[in-house]
Amino acid sequence: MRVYALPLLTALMFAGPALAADVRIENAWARPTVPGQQVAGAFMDITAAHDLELVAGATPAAAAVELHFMRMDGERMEMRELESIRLPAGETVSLEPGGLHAMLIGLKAPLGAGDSVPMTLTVRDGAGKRSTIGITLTVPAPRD
Ligand SMILES: [Cu+2]
Repeated sequence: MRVYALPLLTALMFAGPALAADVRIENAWARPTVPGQQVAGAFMDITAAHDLELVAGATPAAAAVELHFMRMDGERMEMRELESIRLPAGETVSLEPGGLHAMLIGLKAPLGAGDSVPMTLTVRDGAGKRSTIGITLTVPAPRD
């Protein structure tokens, strides 16, 4: 099946630019905010074709983006910042309320239902090569 070998080889040779193409982002959304709220969680399903790490995010809508993990410890909510989020090959990693998420910090304007928020994600492969992926967060009507 030599016909399939060439595209694969090409993909390996151009691993840099191909990094971003090897990441599938689905269901990307951010939580709408109430007046005065400076932060908002952003959520999505990420599937990488090979082992990568999500190491950073950025958006013109906020001063900074942090990668967070939260969980409930009884009544107490525990949230901490992560340096990276592992994206094992072929596994869908869900950033979702109550778990892993990206946190938009220092919002420049409230996020309202129907807004579209551009965002970039930076991934890093095992060799340290970084690649940036552009996505759009939709903002749905408020939900729990
Ligand atoms: Cu958070």
